[in-house]
Amino acid sequence: MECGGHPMETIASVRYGRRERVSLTETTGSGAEEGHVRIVDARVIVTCPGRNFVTLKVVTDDGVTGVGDATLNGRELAVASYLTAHVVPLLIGRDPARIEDTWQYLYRGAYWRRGPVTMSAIAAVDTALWDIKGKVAGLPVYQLLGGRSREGATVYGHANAPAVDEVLTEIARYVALGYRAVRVQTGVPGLAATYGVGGDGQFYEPADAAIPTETVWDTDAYLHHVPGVFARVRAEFGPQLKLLHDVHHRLTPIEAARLGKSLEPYGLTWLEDPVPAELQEGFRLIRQHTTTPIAVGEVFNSVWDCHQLISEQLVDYIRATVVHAGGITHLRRIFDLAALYHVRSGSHGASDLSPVCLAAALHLDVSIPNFGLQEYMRHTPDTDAVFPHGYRFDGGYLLPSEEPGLGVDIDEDLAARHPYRPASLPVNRLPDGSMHNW
Ligand code: CS2
Ligand code: MG
Repeated sequence: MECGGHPMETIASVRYGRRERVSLTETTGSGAEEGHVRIVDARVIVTCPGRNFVTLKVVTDDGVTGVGDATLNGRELAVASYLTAHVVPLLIGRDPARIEDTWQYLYRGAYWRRGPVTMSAIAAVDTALWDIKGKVAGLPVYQLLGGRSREGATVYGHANAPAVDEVLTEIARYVALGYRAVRVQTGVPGLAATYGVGGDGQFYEPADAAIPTETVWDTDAYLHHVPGVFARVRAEFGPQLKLLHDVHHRLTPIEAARLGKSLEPYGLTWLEDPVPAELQEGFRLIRQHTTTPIAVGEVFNSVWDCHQLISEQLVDYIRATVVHAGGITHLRRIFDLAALYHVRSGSHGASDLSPVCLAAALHLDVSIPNFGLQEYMRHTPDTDAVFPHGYRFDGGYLLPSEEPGLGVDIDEDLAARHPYRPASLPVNRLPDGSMHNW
């Protein structure tokens, strides 16, 4: 059976970590004049060194390669299939230097625009083409984005533990490592599990089962508990340390307003994803009642998801990131809009975004004028081995690689040793059994 002119087994084989080349004869090559460099190969690599990742590797006829992250937690194979069946055939024969045209070609040409799967697929191509352009120019990508606006990207780490006393120890560990900003998540008395609290403090992977784990959520217990946590943390660490908290989409606007108000004495740098953000004007209610800064956007896929939030200054940090918001090209557009409205960047950087995404995000972080903070959840040693990279942590900052391109790659042989494992994100229910937001 065929799909888009490609033998179906092509898609099937990608699923199990093996890779398949798309032969040149099936190209729909356009956009490359005679004698111009062309894309001759593009491979979709699915691997699971501790958790699943999807990576696109683009190869030009003069042997230059570029990589792009396409990982969508819990929906990885949807993007891998979209890329293999609907994007890779369109890339072969194209001029890799035409990044903007390729972006528009894949976005407008899809007819069905936006959404996490489409925009993650476009992001992977865009990121890989920026990597190639940097290598061809012999420059790190941040130089192509206007050069450095700062030496490094201030990052925040995840301090999490079931109890407050334990989380104080975790925060102290981050401070000792040189972190200037820490996100604080604890358990909630009476709840068996809650977002952001993993087994060992450092590594936390929520997609822990093929069928979603079901957890129970209680807003009242949470709203009652959180202010006390930050009272303890502020008392222990003083006013300097930047403190963040992720509500993870679980409140209504008025509940979020109440939480924001109750946290004002502790001077948080941001309160993240207080409510689901489909209803952008819902943030007006939060703004009316609290001055606690708001960060939102890790689930956003395009500027349209945050246009009203930014232009009405309903948020203070935009958390969109390279892999889910259409790549470097489109994320820069979002940050440029944000800069007009005093909104800063706060890109998502959880460990389900691969080192390829993190490397790309850092080139934007050090070059844009309105940088705020970069999330930095460390990847496991297995993941770091599959994705060799040149970025490094230094005294609370992440520094991008100085190598030409993005400064990251994928070891395909090592990746092939870690086949895909089905894994879904959890779901949340209220005590009465109603579905809620995880
Ligand atoms: C979280 C993420 O890091 C964060 O801010 O919201 O860990 C998120 O839960 C995962 O990326 C979902 O895959
Ligand atoms: Mg978050």
